Amino acid sequence: MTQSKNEFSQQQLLERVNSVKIADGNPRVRALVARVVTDLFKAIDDMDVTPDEFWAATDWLARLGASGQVGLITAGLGFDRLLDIRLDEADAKAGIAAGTPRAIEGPLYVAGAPLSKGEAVLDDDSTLLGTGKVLVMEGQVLDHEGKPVAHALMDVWHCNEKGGYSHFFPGMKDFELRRKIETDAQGNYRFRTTLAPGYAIPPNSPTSELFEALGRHGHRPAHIHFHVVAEGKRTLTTQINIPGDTYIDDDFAFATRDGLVLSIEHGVAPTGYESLGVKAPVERAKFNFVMQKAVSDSDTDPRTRMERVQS
Ligand code: MBD
Ligand code: FE
Repeated sequence: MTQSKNEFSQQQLLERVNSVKIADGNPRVRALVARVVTDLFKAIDDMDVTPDEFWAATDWLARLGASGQVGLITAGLGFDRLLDIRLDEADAKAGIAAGTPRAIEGPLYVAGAPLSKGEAVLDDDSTLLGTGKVLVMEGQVLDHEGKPVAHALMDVWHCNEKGGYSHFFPGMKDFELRRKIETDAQGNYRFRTTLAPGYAIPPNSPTSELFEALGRHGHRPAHIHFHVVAEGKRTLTTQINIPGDTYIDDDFAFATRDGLVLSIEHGVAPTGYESLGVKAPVERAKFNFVMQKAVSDSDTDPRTRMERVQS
């Protein structure tokens, strides 16, 4: 009996999918796709996935892509933190685990925030100004030996009282609650802003649909994002958390880290903060960022995660 070239068992189909080619292509992509397809074929068979389930999943993926929420799903399913854990493990192995812990960048960074020297007011154009407490955060950017890093460039971004990030949330101004601050000659930075609440995934969206089906919430505790760049230093992407948030140990994105929860002083006199437009007592947090020495060219790459891959 001759064997048909066009009738396949599952295994024969898989081998064909993973081997068919007309050119070399990209070996890394070939290997990764082969692995993922193999794992998915196996999952479909093991879990007895029905055609309706399969096509519902592809419909969901298409809607997810169209909604711009892929970065919420990667965070919520733990992939962003996984990548950080793997980098931490590599650091530990190389004996360079020190300094401010890294924390996930998240999907809501926007390039091009207004640059200022030494200090900035993040909430000056907030349409919601006055509804939240005013926070002054200040400190130094230091190197791994504790020396100040002058002229480090620090991107800072966070959400407003409604959990909205400018550029993504309707009605907010360009770069609202986003600034780039250059540290002064002593490595100092400071800024004023409205104390951020937490973030929640948008309701009635592909992301909320999945999280409801998983029986999970979509809340992040109050946090502020940082991306710090300095010559010869490893670019630092991190976040700080505001203490006391209900979700501080239950972040849907698994991004809270020890050592990144601020301690906040209440009712600090505004003296000395006049240039930040502070007139009444404020909440104040002091926090130093400690950068690692760069050991590779990739370490000093100033770009954020999507800037690195979108050429
Ligand atoms: C955020 O604000 C965020 O920081 C992450 C990681 C995911 C969703 C929303
Ligand atoms: Fe965030």
